[in-house]
Amino acid sequence: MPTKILIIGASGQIGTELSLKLREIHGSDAVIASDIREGSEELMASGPFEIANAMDYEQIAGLVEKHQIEDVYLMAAMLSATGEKAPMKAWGLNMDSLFHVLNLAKDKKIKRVFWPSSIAVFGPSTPKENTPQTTIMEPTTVYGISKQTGERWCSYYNKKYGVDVRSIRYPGIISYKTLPGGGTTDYAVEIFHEAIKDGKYTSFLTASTSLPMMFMEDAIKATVDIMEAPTEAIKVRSSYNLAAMSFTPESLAEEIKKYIPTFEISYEPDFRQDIADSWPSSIDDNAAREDWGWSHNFDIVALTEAMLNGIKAQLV
Ligand code: AKB
Repeated sequence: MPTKILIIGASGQIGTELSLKLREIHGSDAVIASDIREGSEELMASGPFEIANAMDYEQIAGLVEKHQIEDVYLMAAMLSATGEKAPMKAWGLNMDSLFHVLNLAKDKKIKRVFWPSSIAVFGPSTPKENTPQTTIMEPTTVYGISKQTGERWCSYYNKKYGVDVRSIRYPGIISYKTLPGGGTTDYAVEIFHEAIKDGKYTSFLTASTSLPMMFMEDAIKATVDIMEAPTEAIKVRSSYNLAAMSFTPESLAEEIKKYIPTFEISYEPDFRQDIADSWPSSIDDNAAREDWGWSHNFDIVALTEAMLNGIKAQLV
């Protein structure tokens, strides 16, 4: 029997591609995609979909019972930039949904939980280069505070109740199938769409802002790999650092110019600059590489080619 999986937040940037991949691995019917709104045509056509609110325990517990769910991937969250505009709403969504899922696992209604954390758990007092797995964490955004708090609760539920919860700290995720919503790293997705459409882009971060980034295919691979690893391999039960590449808006623009020589970038930093300045420039992810064999495939060169080809293919 394939593992029965529920994805909460399946219509979002990562949820969409994660649902498609897990359906490829476990079979369409084994993976129930759910979200508060319908997803892309491709997602909706690929298997069962349920409308559900991640903040409503009864709805989530009802889906778990109805579909005999074993593993839950909780992908619903309000990200860094949007969270600053609605702090209490972000806190409510990010924390309530996590407690619902952790409590379902504690009560043995599900077996395992995947919950993503983020580089947003780090803050201005964190070492900026090669940020270690364990270090000072004083996040300044409500999103970062919710992710750091969530990490502590994951670790607590694992120690206290034996909950098998697994987590990674995603860097900025770059993809072309579904747009990201409300993050500080979103410029690295917008830039590709605008380069193809208009041949120019105005970045909301300065030319030299270096941030950790990852192509979607690698992020999905990491998510699948950590969930497929044997329980005893997962030694960190808060969340694992994860890295692939770091770049600045300027260096990404240089890569794009190799394909679109007339491409022009300008800079108009806004409130997201402060958020980006508080985050690491690069990440040490040795713990993930050693404990469960993480490795990435995409660097900035492969990423640029994949993004431009992917967006162009969608336009024809
Ligand atoms: C954001 O920018 O808020 C997210 C993240 C790094 O978690 N992409």
